[in-house]
Amino acid sequence: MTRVDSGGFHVTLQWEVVKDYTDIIYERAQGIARVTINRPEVHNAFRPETVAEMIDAFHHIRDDASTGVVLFRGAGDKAFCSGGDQRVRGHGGYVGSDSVPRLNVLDLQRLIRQLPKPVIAVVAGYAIGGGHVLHLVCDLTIAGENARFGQTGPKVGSFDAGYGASLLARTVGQKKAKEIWYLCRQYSAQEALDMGLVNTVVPVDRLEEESIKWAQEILEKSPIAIRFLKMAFNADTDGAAGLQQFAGDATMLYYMTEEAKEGKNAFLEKRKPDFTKFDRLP
Ligand code: S0N
Repeated sequence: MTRVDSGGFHVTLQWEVVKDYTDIIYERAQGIARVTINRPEVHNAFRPETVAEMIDAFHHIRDDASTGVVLFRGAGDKAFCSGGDQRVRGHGGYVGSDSVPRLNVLDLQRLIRQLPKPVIAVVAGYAIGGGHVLHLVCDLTIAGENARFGQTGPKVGSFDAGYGASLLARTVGQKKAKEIWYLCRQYSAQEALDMGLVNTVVPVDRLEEESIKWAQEILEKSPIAIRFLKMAFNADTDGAAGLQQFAGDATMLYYMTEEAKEGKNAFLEKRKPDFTKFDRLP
């Protein structure tokens, strides 16, 4: 069913399942991909297999030229994600069916950061622990009025001192980030909005409509402009790895120019390249 609002935006879409998974649902519609953690019985806590599936889906999204924006959410309205599945936390990491202890959610965090397309976290209910960090690494967060945000690490014997600490401090400031980690309190959607942790708060039954609207507004914009802005924001926090991503995007753009093509063509044609025809702009 497709409904169009007064601004011409499609507020409900026909979602097509892209690939079948066990722990997640990966769908797409009209330039938007939607990844849903589908373990509501544990408030969408992730086990290694859940993360492996998300990594697979996000890799597919990266290569899918028809997708420009990702909506990332949890199944149901009780939780976005409650972090690592404590039932399978073993010695040195979370243990999946292959018996290998992993912290593969760190790979997923980097993948979301590196994805050259905006990722919007759509948070109904709890975004807690590693689930809180997952919304944090997304570009934008749309929260339902029932959303609850917080870290639990020091209470349950874990911590995320990577993005979970540094990016949180960049987002809400050092003092607030330390409060969030040291006290392990939960914060309401309105409190999260007040501290700049989320972009907007809407009634839970409007989350779908609002997130599609935000995605469609982004899709109207220049994809390369959006891509460079995302990488510029990340380069500021990600150091050399962020610069590498930014530089790689610049190379991609350079390959599209006649100037770069002249260099390649000259090599293949076994002649001296003629770069004199290209302007040296200020
Ligand atoms: C979310 C909370 C506050 C909700 O409370 P509520 O409403 O009272 O519901 P519950 O009855 O507690 O939960 C409903 C059912 O869901 C199960 N459940 C909830 N969360 C988890 C979970 N994380 N793992 C496994 N099961 C979970 C409950 O047990 C319950 O099931 P039943 O009915 O069968 O008993 C509350 O649930 C809560 O506090 N949850 C735990 C939150 C938490 O501590 N998460 C883990 C935090 N740590 C991480 O996420 C680590 C992330 C990570 O991988 C990492 C990354 C980088 C560096 C380090 C690490 C690292 O591992 O340390």
